[in-house]
Amino acid sequence: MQLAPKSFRCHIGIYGRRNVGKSSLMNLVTRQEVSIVSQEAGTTTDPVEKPMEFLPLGPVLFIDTAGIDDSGDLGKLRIEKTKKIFERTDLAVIVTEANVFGEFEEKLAEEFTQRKIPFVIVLNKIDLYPTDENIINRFGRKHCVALSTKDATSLAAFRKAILAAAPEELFNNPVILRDILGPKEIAIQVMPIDKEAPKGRLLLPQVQALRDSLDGGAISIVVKESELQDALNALKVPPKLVITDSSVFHLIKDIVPKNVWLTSFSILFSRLKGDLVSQTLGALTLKQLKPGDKVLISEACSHHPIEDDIGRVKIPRWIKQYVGGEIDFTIKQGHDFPSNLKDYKLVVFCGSCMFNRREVLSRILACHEAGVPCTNYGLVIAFCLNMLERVLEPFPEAVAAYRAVCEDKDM
Ligand SMILES: Nc1nc2c(ncn2[C@@H]2O[C@H](COP(=O)(O)OP(=O)(O)OP(=O)(O)O)[C@@H](O)[C@H]2O)c(=O)[nH]1
Ligand code: SF4
Ligand SMILES: [Mg+2]
Repeated sequence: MQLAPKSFRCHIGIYGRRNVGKSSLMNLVTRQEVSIVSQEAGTTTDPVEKPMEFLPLGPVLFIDTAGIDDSGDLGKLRIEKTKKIFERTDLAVIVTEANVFGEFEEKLAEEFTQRKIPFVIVLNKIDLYPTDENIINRFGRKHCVALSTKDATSLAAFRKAILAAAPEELFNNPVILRDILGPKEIAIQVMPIDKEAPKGRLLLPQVQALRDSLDGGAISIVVKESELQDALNALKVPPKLVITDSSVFHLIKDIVPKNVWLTSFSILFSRLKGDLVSQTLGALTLKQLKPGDKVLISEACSHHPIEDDIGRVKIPRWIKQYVGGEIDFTIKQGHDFPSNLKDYKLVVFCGSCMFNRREVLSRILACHEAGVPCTNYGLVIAFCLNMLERVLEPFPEAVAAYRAVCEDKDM
């Protein structure tokens, strides 16, 4: 399976003096013993790379480096190697002990500022040392996080700091479908005109997907679900992709040939605005949902609900049918997002077309921090219809995550 190539991944370099906990941070983030950790200064001698999916940035490459304060002839060579990594760093992490910001840290901060590389300062070992508030005041709370790599809950704080410090372009993915639909390739876009469709216009995710397809020089054919079979019959070659409103997955899943990718606007938007991998894993937790559990439905806009509303009627109906009993649903709209997330067993987001990605990601991180899985409309419907793997086919990272969980649990 072809996952995101190394060059497309955001490169995050971990820098600092020897023994401050750079490799411990790398291992905390990757949840693996990727780098050797020891109390001996100078343990890491060569850069250690680890590609992974990292919320909130998606596919990233973490690079652990040798201490920037190394000494001796060999030490100088190691420092040169570390400095080479500056050239391919998109986001830098300066690790230091919580009460230290000396000559080496100053030089690193200066270097990154000059190179216009955004950076986060990790004030590590707060279990041993008091945090120097002067450092936080100087660089701003946005750029600093005080933690201990010995404490697994530190990961949430680290993710938050990365989200706050990373510039928009690092986590904003402006491509809706151009990376999966090349020039001259054909997509059929299915747009139901039902009670939910606004009068005389299309929904924003539909318009944006169409525009992205035009920008990429692809060929898009737009039909209602009732004309899908006619469109397929009229084509000399099968389309590469069918994109539909997920509320009609059940009506078209058997019409779309198996060799044609099938996905939904809300799944494209989970990738664009949120985090498709973690929201896919969230959908899989529907397996554990029981009658009586609480589920939060979170819609980014405050549209006026209609009779057969997706968030109030259709999604609750799919979930209740799947679980085989009543579920306690709460609906929140717009910027109203509850703080008592721990009360819920699952949070279901809409396509969030009205939000920017930073806002959606901060909600996803809030769910992670509370230990509550989250997912999105299209993924829930596909899961309930037993077609989740199929609708993920265009997105290798999400399929890989899905398969890893299914193999692990023998689902
Ligand atoms: N108490 C405490 N010890 C820590 C923490 N983080 C790391 N350490 C310890 O600090 C020592 C150095 O950690 P490493 O992760 O190897 O540090 P490093 O910066 O990679 O060091 P070099 O590879 O030598 O440059 C090890 O003994 C770790 O167990 C922390 O948050 N608290
Ligand atoms: S913000 Fe959500 S509910 Fe509102 S139109 Fe966009 S996807 Fe639909
Ligand atoms: Mg190390």
